[in-house]
Amino acid sequence: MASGTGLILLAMAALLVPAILATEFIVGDGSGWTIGYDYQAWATGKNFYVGDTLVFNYAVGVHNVNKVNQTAFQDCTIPLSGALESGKDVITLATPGKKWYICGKGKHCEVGKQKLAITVMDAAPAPGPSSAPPAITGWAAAALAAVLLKHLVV
Ligand SMILES: *[C@@H]1O[C@H](CO)[C@@H](O)[C@H](O)[C@H]1NC(C)=O
Ligand SMILES: [Cu+2]
Repeated sequence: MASGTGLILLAMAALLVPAILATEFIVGDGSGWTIGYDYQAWATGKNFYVGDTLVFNYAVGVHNVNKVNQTAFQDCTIPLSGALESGKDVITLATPGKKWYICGKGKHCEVGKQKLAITVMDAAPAPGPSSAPPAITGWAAAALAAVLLKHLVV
């Protein structure tokens, strides 16, 4: 049946697409990067993978973005250099592990809680020019076999 095949293909796509496409996260969604916003609540329930990107949106000069270590995150210690300040800073999550970001303007980190901590997870290798496409294994292979069989039989 055509609708059955469609469902199986849809299920396969749902399985395979997230492994291939990177996700772009707009930090704070419509609120952007600002004071008085709960970035830990924003991050809760989201899965960050290597290759995904964070976008920090804010008015130029009002805020900035500093990547810091855990100690500096807790203490709101602002680095002397290396701040991103374009107003639309895009950070690619290149390695797995915990990442910490704070605003370096005024007391935005200390008082305004303008700070974000996330954990980046290892992603399945994405297909690139020199790498093989991800192998289709397990029940995805079984589903593919089922689809092929249906086409051959019907
Ligand atoms: C964290 O960063 C601060 C400021 O950049 C630095 O002085 C400190 O040594 C770092 N701590 C660790 C544990 O790397
Ligand atoms: Cu700020």
